[in-house]
Amino acid sequence: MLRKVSFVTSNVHKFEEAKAVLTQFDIELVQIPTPISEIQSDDLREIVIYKAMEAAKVVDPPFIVEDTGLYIGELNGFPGPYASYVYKSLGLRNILKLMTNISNRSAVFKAVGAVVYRENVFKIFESSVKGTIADSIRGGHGFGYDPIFIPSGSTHTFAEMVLEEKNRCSHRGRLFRKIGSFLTQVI
Ligand code: ITT
Repeated sequence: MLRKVSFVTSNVHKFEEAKAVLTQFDIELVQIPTPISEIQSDDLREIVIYKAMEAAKVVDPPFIVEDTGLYIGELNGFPGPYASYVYKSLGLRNILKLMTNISNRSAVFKAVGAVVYRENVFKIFESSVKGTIADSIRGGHGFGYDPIFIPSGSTHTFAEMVLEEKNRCSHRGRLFRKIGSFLTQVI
């Protein structure tokens, strides 16, 4: 039987990636684009738990909320959980400028998801992918930092991959595979 689960996110790209993964678990994902107020915190788990509590006021379980951070090693983990603000205010070109002459370009994408599967009952999942920051903006797929993030083991940025390829190795692909196998056990 097809199970229906909501994903509370304003970001249609995140939704499309998650939906493609959960389909493989016979789960139909529905986007709830209702804006949810977010707290500022250095800790993705804290942000996600708050998001889940806010979403629970307006959405019925089972539902998922997720938050992503990009951590650039040589910039002391910048922009971290402030990825959205930094993307909008600085943009990719200025981030690359900040990294001029930096040879260690290691970075990590981290995603944390909360699955609220019954009234007031939730479970947290985390995933990450290591990679490097490209020297230039490359590729037309994806969104956000995809044109400058090269996952380890690849020579392509996420934006040079189609959605299925990105999902195979991305923080979100990994996260939603964990969430998918959990959901098939509890709903
Ligand atoms: P919701 O909170 O409504 O889910 P959001 O876009 O604010 O949507 P996040 O806080 O999780 O989502 O992500 C912050 C930003 O990080 C996002 O706006 C993108 O610029 C970037 N980002 C997140 N996931 C990404 C990915 O897979 N590839 C590239 N950039 C990503």
